[in-house]
Amino acid sequence: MTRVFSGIKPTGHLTLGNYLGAMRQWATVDQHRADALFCVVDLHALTVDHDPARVRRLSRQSATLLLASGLDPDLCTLFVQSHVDEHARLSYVLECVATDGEMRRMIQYKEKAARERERGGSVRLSLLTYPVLMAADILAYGTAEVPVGDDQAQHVELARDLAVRFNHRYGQTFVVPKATLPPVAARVMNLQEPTAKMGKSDDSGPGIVYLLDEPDVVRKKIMRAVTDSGQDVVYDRESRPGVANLLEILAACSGADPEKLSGGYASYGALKKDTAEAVVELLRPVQERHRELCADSAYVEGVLRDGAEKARGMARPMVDAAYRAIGLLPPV
Ligand code: AQP
Repeated sequence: MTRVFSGIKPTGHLTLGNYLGAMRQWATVDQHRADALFCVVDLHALTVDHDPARVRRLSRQSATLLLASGLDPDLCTLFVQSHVDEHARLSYVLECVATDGEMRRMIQYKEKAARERERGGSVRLSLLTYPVLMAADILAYGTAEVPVGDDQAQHVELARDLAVRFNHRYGQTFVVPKATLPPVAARVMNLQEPTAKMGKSDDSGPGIVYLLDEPDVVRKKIMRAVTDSGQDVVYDRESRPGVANLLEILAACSGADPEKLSGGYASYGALKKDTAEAVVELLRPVQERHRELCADSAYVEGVLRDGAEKARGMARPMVDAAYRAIGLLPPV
């Protein structure tokens, strides 16, 4: 069975982008077709200025929302990254295979480092090396496929390069993974700034639909989405990014094609209204299940404990093999 791994960073409240770009695919497709592991990658949340209590809270909330979105512990393995030491163990070894030039070319690094500097902060070394830790997350499990939104495709490409390089230098050890993108909504854009990704740690609240937003808040955000000059509803990402984003969100909710949908609208208002209602309906069951799970924290804890134990058992042999291959003396 194909081994699939993917993760989510507890750097903010999860968004519609996380859901449409990743979580929904994990729950409806990946866990049914593959031997799938999903992880709250909390170590990655330490790469930018963070509040420890908030990271802990968001880690628990992210795990709960993953279950609320339909991940089933009988079908997949759900765990928290820092509960499995093998990720950090392997990351160091992969740092000895990666180059600093490769790290500095990563688009997310450039964007996030620039943002930290604009805020007057310093850039943590871990922000630079974050893609190596992500490669370790993937390679530790012999992962063949990594379902992600397209903002993460470059990082998966790096994991491929490191696997190939390691295997070439030190002998066949890692499976070479590839990214798989969802058919629609691979990149949901910010409603207020439709040329930028809807990112959970961005400051622009009104441009981001959070999974736990109340229905009226969702409606308000979508009705106030920035649209483009012009009146007619056409699907063109380049010249009409605001309208294209709404059409793609509606298409992702309804299973329709964004181009075809555009023909059915004479005004932006009607498109916004339908999109808002579609998103409210999409989120309703997730929010209901989330409420139920919040009342049963012992269940969520049990899932994470069992998940970590299972994940450890899978990762340890692979990481031990990598340690031996690269020249480290096995413990006696
Ligand atoms: N806007 C998006 N559209 C489609 N997919 C998205 N993903 C994130 N934002 C969008 C996908 O969600 C998964 C988990 O993302 P992550 O937690 O690893 O963080 P990220 O990719 O860096 O996304 P965020 O939400 O923007 O976090 P911050 O703001 O902290 O950087 C991934 O599969 C991602 O592709």
